Amino acid sequence: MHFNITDSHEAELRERVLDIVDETPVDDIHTHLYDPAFGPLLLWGIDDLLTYHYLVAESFRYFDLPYADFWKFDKTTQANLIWDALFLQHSPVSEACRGVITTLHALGLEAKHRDLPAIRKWFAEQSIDGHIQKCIELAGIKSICMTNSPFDDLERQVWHKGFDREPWFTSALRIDPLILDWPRTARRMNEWGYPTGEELSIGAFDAVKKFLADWAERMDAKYVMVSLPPDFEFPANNESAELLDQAVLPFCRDAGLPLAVMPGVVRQVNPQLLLAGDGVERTNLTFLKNLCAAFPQNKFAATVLARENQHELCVLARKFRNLHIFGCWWFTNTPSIIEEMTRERTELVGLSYTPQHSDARVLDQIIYKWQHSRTVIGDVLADKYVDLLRVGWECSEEEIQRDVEGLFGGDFARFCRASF
Ligand code: FIX
Ligand code: ZN
Repeated sequence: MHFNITDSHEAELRERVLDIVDETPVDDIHTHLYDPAFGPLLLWGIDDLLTYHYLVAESFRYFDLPYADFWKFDKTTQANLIWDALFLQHSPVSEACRGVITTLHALGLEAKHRDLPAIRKWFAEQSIDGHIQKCIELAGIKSICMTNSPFDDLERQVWHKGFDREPWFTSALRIDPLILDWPRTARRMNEWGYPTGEELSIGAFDAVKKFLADWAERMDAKYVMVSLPPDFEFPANNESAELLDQAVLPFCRDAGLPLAVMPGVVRQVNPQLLLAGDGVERTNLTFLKNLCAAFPQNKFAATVLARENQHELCVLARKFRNLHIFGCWWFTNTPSIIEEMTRERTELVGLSYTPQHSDARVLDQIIYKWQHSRTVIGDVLADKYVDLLRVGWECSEEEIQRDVEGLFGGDFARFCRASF
């Protein structure tokens, strides 16, 4: 191929952008990982990688055993079955399968020998502290935001006991049961000393606000979050909407915390798959428009599950500065959709969003989730800087670095600090 000056200039710029994207540490703003103080809640290693619910769903397409029989097996046997179905009987080309291979490769393991016992042996020899360090370095991460639920019995005990926090784990306060399952949650909160009663009243709202304030403080939460069904409505004449209006949003406003909403998930489309059984439907985003418009002093972050909602979400973010869009969530976390969403978002809101979070449930997954996403994000950004170069706007290395730092956590931090 014949290069002229412009070609080589563009190639250099492209290289520079890819290097910066590769080397800039990222704040992973939504994961299901835990500080090691939570002991067994922090999943890691080959058996947890293989039994990830994304792979469980894919394996069942090949398995011919009854669902219930699979769940009776111990984790090692489940992992063996998944390895056999997805890695030995077929090539591991799906995004979640490729992720396991990327991860093992980055850790220096020769997955190509297809020797699962040898891989298990290697993991058994690692110490958790050293392994965390290694995963964080390979993923290029500077902080990991946990999803912390006061409604989770195992987690709650650890918070009550107290622990010394590792510096790179931050926290988000997850409140799904409060918004989506009020009567049961009210009973539990009463037991824990927050006098909610079951009827919504000023007293109940005060108790909820106090509960949120106590837990946000205990966790040092960076934001509050909830996942929502696709038909969620606001305003509405129901408990969910009233709780948002009268307790959650006033609390978030007072505390200056964003409320992150994750709409589009249909829980338990196939309950036989347990955690792997949730699905997606297109969301009616009118509720989010109404929230952003009615509460200009509240900050909302949003990631939406259906691909079909992404363009509308970008347009909403153009209309409301109190809305920060983030991540390619779950079924949208595949290279083709990340690429489409990252282009669309960049073209519509510039650099004022967060392109990705890992949603990792197993520590080692941060390696592949970030390696795969960086490749796509890097390509999209390189195209954008090259487009500018072609019309005479050259960006310095410092400017590109600044922009990437914004996308990799800086802009979300700015949003969290903002008061409107
Ligand atoms: O609700 C959520 O935060 C989801 O991300 C998870 O519950 C889901 O199971 C998941 O792991 C998606 O990546
Ligand atoms: Zn999640």
